[in-house]
Amino acid sequence: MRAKDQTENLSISTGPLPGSTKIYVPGSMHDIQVAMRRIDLSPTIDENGVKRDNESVVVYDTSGPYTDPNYTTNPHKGLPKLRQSWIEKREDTQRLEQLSSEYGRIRRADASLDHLRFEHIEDHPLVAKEGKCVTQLAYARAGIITPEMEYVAIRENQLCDQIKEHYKKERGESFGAHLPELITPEFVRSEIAAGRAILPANINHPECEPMIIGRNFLVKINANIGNSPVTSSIQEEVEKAVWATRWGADTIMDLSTGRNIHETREWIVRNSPVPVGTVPLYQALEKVKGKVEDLTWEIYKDTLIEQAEQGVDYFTIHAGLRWQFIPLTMNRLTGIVSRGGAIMASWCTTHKRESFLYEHFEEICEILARYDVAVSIGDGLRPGSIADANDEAQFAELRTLGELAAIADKHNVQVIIEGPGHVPMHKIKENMDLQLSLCNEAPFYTLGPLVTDIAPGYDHITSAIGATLIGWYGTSMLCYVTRKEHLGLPNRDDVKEGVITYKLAAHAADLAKGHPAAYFRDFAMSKARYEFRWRDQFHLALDSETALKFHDETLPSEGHKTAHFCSMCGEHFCSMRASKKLHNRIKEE
Ligand code: IRN
Ligand code: FE2
Repeated sequence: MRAKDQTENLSISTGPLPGSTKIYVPGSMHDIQVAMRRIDLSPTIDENGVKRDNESVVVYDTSGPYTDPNYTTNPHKGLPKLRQSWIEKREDTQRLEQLSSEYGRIRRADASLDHLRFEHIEDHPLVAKEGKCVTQLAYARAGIITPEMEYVAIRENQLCDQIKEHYKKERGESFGAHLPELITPEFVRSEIAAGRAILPANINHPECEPMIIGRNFLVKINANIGNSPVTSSIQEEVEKAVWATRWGADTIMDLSTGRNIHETREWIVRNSPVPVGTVPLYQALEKVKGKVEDLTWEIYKDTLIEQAEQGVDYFTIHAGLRWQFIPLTMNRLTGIVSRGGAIMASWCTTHKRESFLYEHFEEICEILARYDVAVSIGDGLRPGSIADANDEAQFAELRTLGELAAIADKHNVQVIIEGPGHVPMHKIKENMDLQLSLCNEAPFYTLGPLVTDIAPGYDHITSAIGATLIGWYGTSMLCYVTRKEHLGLPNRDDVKEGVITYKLAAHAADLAKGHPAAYFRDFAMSKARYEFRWRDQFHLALDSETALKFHDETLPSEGHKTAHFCSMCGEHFCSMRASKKLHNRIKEE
């Protein structure tokens, strides 16, 4: 019997979003069904009462099976293993007799943890067969289009080929990114092969719906979750993960630093429809009870393997912070603000030697390649204040990140590069341009950046401003920052607000880069607004619940859902209403 535990009352937010239908688009090369969300709109009714239909808007859907009304959610069982058969068909993996990580084996054998454990746990994870490389990068280079790649191509298009030519004319400014009108599976393959995009897909995370991170695709967002030593339970973290994907998180990172990290992660991975990232260094530090000096390469390595066999799709590894760079931070206003960076700097200083992450980077890549874990090379020296932006410490590290990216690439490990931090607007573009040239166009993944330091409590906004700009310039994935940044651990509401804020930053960037599907959604929203189709406006909104709630605060009745005004200006001062009347009069004359 399962003891009374933290996971007993695990409840998860499910069900379709308002006005939305889950649809599945079949593949043509592989037997795949790509999930999307279709928003059906009401017809336009003209002044003579004539109805004209409005095209549905199909949007990118990160929410997984949870928003499919035909799916019965059971977090104790985990999500269906979508990729299992694709992986098996390749015949290049094998099941392990037992976990390769010593720590993993100890955790699993510990009966006192039974009440915390995910029920259907896999004790025989997959690993590449001897002599085989199972990364999407290796397949891409061998000219193979995997089901994952075809899935991604269909997913990125959002049925864009079905929207009218009219919406495709609007071209953007893409700063050198090349966005094809229609993304083909071959284009996906070639972008991965070139190292310009990654498809994070650990062979031990078959529940994951394939997605791609690259400059020539839609801009993605990541939401950080995870417990801390002071707050949160497994139950809360699983719900936060699903909740984040419900609102649009393309990946989640489990940054747990509190209790039961191994067990918490198992629950999250088994229930996550999107790639899961971690910073293995955090758990390694936990294993030595927070004593940095006790950290060793062996403990770290075992942690990498432990997490890879659980199914983590990408690791942040702060290998670019070299011992010799530490003096460069001495004159900074805010020193080293990256958690991983601060841990490594302290280790190097204590032991008076080069970082073990830097020294063992080749071996790290060999481990990652066996499971297809992608590496996100950490920016341990990112600036933590406007005063420190674009300084020598930051750019010295960036040059090293470029060298390390080349090593990962050599091992067929998919690689992305992490970026700042705190950067004022006029210094953002230099970051993007340097990253592209130093890292051979490997995807950039940035934290914000925050464009000012003066608004604690509003750092989702200070950072979304920077994220929008850098996304437009070419960053592939934006790591959200919540309003709790610098103040505390985000709760469920903060997670949602952070995701929505970053979704709009990413969308604004897509729009400016000239993505036709992005333009189409804006067009549909504006048309609904001008025609006072209130329900359609709520449904098209990034956050339909909040839009509806705000509208209903003052005009809650059903009749007001078609009224030709809202309470902002009232009936007689509504400019849209007046403009519509004016245009009708001119047409009649
Ligand atoms: C993204 C870009 N730069 C940093 N990040 C994310 O910040 C990183 O992926 C991780 O989720 C988080 C904390 O990283 P540090 O503080 O350990 O560097
Ligand atoms: Fe900060």
